[in-house]
Amino acid sequence: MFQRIDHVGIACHNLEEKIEFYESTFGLVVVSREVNEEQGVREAMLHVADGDGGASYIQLLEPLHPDTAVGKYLSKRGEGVHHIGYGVADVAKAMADIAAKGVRLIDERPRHGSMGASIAFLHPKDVGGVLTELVETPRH
Ligand code: CMX
Ligand code: CO
Repeated sequence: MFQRIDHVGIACHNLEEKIEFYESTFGLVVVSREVNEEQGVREAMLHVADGDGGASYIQLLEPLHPDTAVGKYLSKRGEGVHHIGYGVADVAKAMADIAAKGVRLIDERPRHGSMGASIAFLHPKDVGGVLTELVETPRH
């Protein structure tokens, strides 16, 4: 079902500071910056590697408001790993297959994610405490 780890999402208070850290410490390069109002985030994707299943990234996430998924996470747990995003070929099919196994979907239908992707989240309480995202990248 999973083609690769598409990205690891990391919650932070200050996006510009964290971008500077990842660039200067690890030499990663920002390939996309977006504001996603629906997800309540200002974010950047930093390219890590290319593999047979596609590329992988670090997604840095700053909340737009305290009362958002990432804002609540920061106030409860502080900065750190927020979620894992797996690449899938067909997000709607993956959602149906996973829901059939009894894992709760947070999203009833795919949403808009970074760089034109279709995304959907699985509830962390059903995945051993790991917020899990399915990512279908657009076909070129
Ligand atoms: N990882 C693991 N557990 C998490 C979590 C996370 N990122 N976020 C919340 N939880 C846990 C909390 O610790 C809490 O557990 P306890 O009840 O044991 O304390 C429980 O889930 C409920 O947390 P909450 O703070 O009350 O938050 P909500 O229930 O309102 O929301 C969630 C939690 C997962 C449903 C919400 O964060 C969500 O819908 N996330 C999906 C969307 C998202 O994260 N968007 C930002 C990223 C966008 C992108 O990647 O493009
Ligand atoms: Co993500």
